[in-house]
Amino acid sequence: MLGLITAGASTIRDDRQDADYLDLALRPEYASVGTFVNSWGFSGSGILIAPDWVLTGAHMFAAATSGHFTINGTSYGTSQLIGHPSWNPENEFSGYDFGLAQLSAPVFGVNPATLYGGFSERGHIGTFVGFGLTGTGLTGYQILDNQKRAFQNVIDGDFGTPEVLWGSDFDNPASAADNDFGDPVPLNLEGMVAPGDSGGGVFITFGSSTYLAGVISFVAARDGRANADYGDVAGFGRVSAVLPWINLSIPEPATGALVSAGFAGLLAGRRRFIKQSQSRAEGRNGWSTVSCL
Ligand SMILES: [Ca+2]
Ligand SMILES: [Ca+2]
Repeated sequence: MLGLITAGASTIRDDRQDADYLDLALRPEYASVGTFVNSWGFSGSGILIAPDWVLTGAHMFAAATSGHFTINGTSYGTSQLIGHPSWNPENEFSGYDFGLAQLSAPVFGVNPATLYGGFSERGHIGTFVGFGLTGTGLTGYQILDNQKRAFQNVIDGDFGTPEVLWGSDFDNPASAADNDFGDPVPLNLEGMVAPGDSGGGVFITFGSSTYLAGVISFVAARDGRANADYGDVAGFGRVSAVLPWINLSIPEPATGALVSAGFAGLLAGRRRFIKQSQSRAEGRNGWSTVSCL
């Protein structure tokens, strides 16, 4: 029923300069995103969340016994890989595409991302950061250049499981017919996830603070080709939904403050899920192709 593609780097608007997306990715608040290549050879992205821990996608660990995380030109091996126990590779829409990789040595000189513990993502602008294939909304992904790109998209969709998984659509500046979620007008630096972006980060900013709110999981399409062109949609797991699991897995006191923030958010967010669940059936149908990146 559903085709699925896991994600790489990103596609961009055809009427914008690639340099603007490359520059956005260079901002210091996104410095925690690097590349993650598993021992089987599958290449994606990952986010440093503690000096020796990387958060990525569970599907990045498929067929792998170890991996390499590369950031700022330095590569680090792994000492263990922990996939989220609720991840189901047969159903990307069920969420939980999260994996933790412990590095064999700590990373110095890069600030780990701050994890988002709240439940106010919907309607906010997400900044998606990863490495992978690129192209435009007209062509879809077609170029592998291993560049770090960032694009922005409004977090305004879901796939029937908003408690664990959010979505954003690639709006077409020339046609509202490609609109899937929310408003049909694209952001200035709108874009879409592509193979290689898997395990990359979705960041949201409140005031002067930027948080890691999501991990990029897949691209889905209604037109039968999940090639990250206009009208395709991105799925990304909610970091706040798995904070307790992260904090149980990473025994470092640095994340302790985030635990309480996460629990507070969980309680506050429960009521909101009831309203959102009404749109589940509608959001679930119609995706002809889904691809883990
Ligand atoms: Ca959009
Ligand atoms: Ca839209």
